[in-house]
Amino acid sequence: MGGDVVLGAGGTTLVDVSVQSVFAQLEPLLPQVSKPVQYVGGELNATTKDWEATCVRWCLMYPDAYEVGLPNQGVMILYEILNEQQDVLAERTYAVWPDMEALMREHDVPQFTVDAHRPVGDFDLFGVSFSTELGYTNLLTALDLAKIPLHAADRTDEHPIVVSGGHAAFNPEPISDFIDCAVLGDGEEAVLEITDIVRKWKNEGSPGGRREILLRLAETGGVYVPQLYDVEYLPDGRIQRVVPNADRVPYRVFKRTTMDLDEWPYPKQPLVPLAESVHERMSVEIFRGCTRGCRFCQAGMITRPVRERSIEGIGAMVEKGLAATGFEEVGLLSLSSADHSEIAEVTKGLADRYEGTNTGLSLPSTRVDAFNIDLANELSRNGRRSGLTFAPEGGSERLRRVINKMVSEEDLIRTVSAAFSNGWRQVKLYFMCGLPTETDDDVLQIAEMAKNVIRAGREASGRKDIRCTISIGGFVPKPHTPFQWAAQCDPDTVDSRLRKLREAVNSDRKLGRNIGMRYHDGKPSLIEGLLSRGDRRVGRVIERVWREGGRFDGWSEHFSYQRWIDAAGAELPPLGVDLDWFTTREREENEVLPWDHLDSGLDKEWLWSDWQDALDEHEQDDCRWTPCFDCGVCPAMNTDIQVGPTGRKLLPISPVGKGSPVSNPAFSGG
Ligand code: B12
Ligand code: SF4
Repeated sequence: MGGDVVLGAGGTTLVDVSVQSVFAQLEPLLPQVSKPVQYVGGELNATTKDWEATCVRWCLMYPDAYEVGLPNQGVMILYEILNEQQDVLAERTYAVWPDMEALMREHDVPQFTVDAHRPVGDFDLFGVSFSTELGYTNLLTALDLAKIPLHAADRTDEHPIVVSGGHAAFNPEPISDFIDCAVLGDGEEAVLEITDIVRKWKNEGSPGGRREILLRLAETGGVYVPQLYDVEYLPDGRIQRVVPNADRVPYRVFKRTTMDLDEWPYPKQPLVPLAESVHERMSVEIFRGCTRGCRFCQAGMITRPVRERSIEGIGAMVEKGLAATGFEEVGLLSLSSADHSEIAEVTKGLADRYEGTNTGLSLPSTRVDAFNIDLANELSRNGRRSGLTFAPEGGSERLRRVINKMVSEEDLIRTVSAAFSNGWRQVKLYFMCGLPTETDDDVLQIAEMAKNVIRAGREASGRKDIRCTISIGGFVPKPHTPFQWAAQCDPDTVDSRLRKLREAVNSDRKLGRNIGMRYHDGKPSLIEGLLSRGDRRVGRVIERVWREGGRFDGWSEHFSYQRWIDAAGAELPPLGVDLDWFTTREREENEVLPWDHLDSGLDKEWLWSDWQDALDEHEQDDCRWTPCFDCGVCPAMNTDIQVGPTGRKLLPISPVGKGSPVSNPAFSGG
């Protein structure tokens, strides 16, 4: 093995990989499938290494199509960190489309990596990143195509260790039959620690085989190995307890927190997609965590505390990333980017630095209360004012108190009026339907809000072509949030409220025609609810759905509600539970939840009291600006909030470019 080094497209260094590559089998299939370019690899900044020269080999997967998976920051970060280690190799794989899957089965081509087209089954570790539970069936396709037994219990020393990560790993119980481990929280340090443990074990000659390496990972307390825990149930179907079944294994598994983001300025060399993808821009994560305390938001709860990247750190990442990729847009990413303590300086500094170039800036959707017109102006300096995105989430003030998203309609109207008088013409508003305590009236108030936005916009701008789009998603109660005990709203109620909302929007033709409405029916949310708060018994449903053809469940054109209903109807009742039991049932305080042994740092008592506060319509402040309210995370995880301002400036680097206007001013949704 080894041999000649060849230079690939975009200067990527390729090593002679022919020994393990399945490309020769794959190539004849490519003209027969849609978007074949997604399977060829060789992107700018991709890495391939000599197999034999490395000791620990990771295959990383984002379990969705290449166009969604490639821009994923999590996978990109881990890929780069792992490949920086001399004796470690990391490659990527994505979900193959059904047309390719059929041909791979017909021609016996295994699931392969896009980097060196190596069979996924040959790697030591198979790390899969789940930002949504709807990717679970795609995991099963990949395992099956890779010839890795679907069930962890059937795997031998020959098979990779399947590790799940990403936000959904905070309740991996529904996929616990199919994974060997789950890592909760930040992956930067975790993947290196796992690599060290695997390297040491391999260097010792792999003593004790698969069971020993799983035990070694589990005993760190930071890697959850489901098969080393037994779940006992009560006669009524609830969980009695979850206990380790081996001596060396701790009762609770803790989440990982990367504390100093400036020490981890990844990705340094972002991947540039070969095919069209959902995000064709470079993203820089400007902080992690969020303590705003929106009670529906799992991401905010599980990523606490807030850790800001410094203004200089952001500036350096933007500079290096643009040079490494040639992208012309920079997304400043986080859960609520306008909340960075120095966002004004960051955006001004970057706008100054790239003035006169084609480089544009964007933020994902912004909180109404964190938005200000100066910030928006910096983001769109010299550019077109396209659209603004806000997420009030609840239609009525009462409901916004329940979810702790305290944005008053007055604030919203003031903000949009300022934007409309400064040249913006469109506003997009995100809402949820089916929130705890919600009534028809709460939802109908969305129509009023949208109409008031149009009225305010017309008045502020003196124009008629003002548009407001309302986008509504079904609410799904998530683990590790105050709403983890809540009953999920049934799809019929959600659908009927949305119908009434549409009628209310259209009741006034003059305003209604400037209001767009986008929503999905409530059915996919119910299935997401099953997968989010399910326990180990839900694994059978996932497997059955997959065997019946379930793939790409996050895509409406592939998702089949009936398939899930049928599978749940067949698999759950024999176990004494059903779909409603997992979704529309409210839990009691003392119920053992399937994820209670997985420690996000949040104190369960605090979560319960926050749930009670929600029902009483009481708000909770943000601990960034008010004293700590003891959610539990900082002492439990030995962490602390890290926010500025530092008072430092982003020095302009000149000259970056000249002449051409800023062409992409996107201040868009994310
Ligand atoms: C950019 C983005 C998108 C983009 C791009 C998706 C992509 N390819 O990455 C688009 C617009 C396509 C998108 C779509 C959706 N998104 Co989105 N998205 C985001 C956003 C803004 C940033 C994600 C990100 O890059 N984070 C930064 C990276 C570094 O974090 P990370 O991925 O979690 O990875 C770290 C760890 O989790 C861990 N890790 C991750 N994977 C693995 C794997 C292993 C093996 C290990 C050990 C560790 C590990 O290590 C990484 C480094 O520390 C987040 C909000 C946010 N700021 O997180 C929402 C977010 C992830 N999205 C969300 C949702 C709901 C969706 C959609 C389902 C929306 C919808 N209804 O259609 C879809 C799903 C798309 C899909 N099929 O996956 C939710 C997830 C909900 C949850 N679980 O709480 C989030 C948190 C937003 C929110 N507040 O609700 N999204
Ligand atoms: S422990 Fe206190 S400071 Fe830390 S995230 Fe929770 S409320 Fe904020």
